Amino acid sequence: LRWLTAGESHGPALVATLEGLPAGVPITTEMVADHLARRRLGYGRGARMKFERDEVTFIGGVRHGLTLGSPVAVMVGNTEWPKWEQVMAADPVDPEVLAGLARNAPLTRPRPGHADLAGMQKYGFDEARPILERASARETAARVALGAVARSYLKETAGIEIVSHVVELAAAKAPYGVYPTPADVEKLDADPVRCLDADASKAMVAEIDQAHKDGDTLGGVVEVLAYDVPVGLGSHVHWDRKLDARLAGALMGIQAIKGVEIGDGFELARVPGSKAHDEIVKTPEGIRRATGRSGGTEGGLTTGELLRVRAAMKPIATVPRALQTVDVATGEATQAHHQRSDVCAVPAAGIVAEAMVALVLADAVAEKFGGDSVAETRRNVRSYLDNLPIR
Ligand code: EPS
Repeated sequence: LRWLTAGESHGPALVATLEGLPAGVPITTEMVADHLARRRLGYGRGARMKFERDEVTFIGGVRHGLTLGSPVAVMVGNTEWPKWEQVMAADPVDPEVLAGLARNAPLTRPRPGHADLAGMQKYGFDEARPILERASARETAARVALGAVARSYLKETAGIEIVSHVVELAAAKAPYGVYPTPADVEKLDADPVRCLDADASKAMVAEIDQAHKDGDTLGGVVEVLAYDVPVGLGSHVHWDRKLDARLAGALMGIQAIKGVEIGDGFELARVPGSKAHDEIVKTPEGIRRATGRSGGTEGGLTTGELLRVRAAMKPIATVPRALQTVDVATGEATQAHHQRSDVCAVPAAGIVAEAMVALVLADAVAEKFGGDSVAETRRNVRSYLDNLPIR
């Protein structure tokens, strides 16, 4: 599969294309809109999430609710665009008109933790707008749109289902080792922080309320689980074919993610080998693993067990109690620019992480099983599983 996104945070729309899927994947505007709505949920989001809507339009690759096998192109319109039409116009705008717009005031006080400063230095801009517009996590809406297509493909061809939940938010933690299933998704989406444990959820909400009072922002950890992943996606034969490496790269590519773990991750470095691996046992359903410490990958291949990855998000860089910076126009010490911000976007990051896992798995399924129609891919999956030499 190949896929790309384009678009700026305050531009007219985000666009995304996905190439390489077979014909016959069920997808509708409503399915995409539902996932985009899930991304907007979550306690601690800023004002913009309340007044802006995502407008989904398929531009190509889909007819009457099914993919055609041609590139899928989807557009997510920003309903805020009329306010930004001049500031973000593609074509030149009269400098006098621009000078009269408060919204266009040069952003010369870069925020620590955002792409502002290094981006200005690298691309040769004297203010941060041209950098922050693309660095913004608004772009994740485009990934979630493509993720909706990828997850439908996974479900139809291999029966794979993806669930995520928030396991840590600042100091508040959900009990370790509780894994929500697809049957829990409705409950998770109804929780203000997408956490299954009621006490932990309350503690997370309290953390957000306190940070809001303090003019601060918070990060956290999300976990993504993929159910019914067949054995043998990815490969041990080369570093860039290892599925765990591909998942880690994809998750690390989400805005504000600073750490990724596969299965028990860093904890495995702290225990002896006798407690770090998943013993192989004979069960009535065949050869299985006694535990899920590895997160469902060994040697870069999926094992057929529950796939489990975690991503750590740092606190939002637009801190209301602004951090120290240097005004690049004057060279003077000052405070970073700030207009409005989310206190916390960890619940949304879980939905984005689901989309990234879906895209990586869809790529791995397409690579292993091929097929130009969903029916063909499904046959290939079944034939492979029915003929595994060791079970
Ligand atoms: C973002 C900053 C905020 C968020 C935005 C991501 O936007 P603004 O600067 O306009 O207040 O609302 O997220 C979205 C618009 C979205 O759809 O997720 C940032 O700097 O990353």
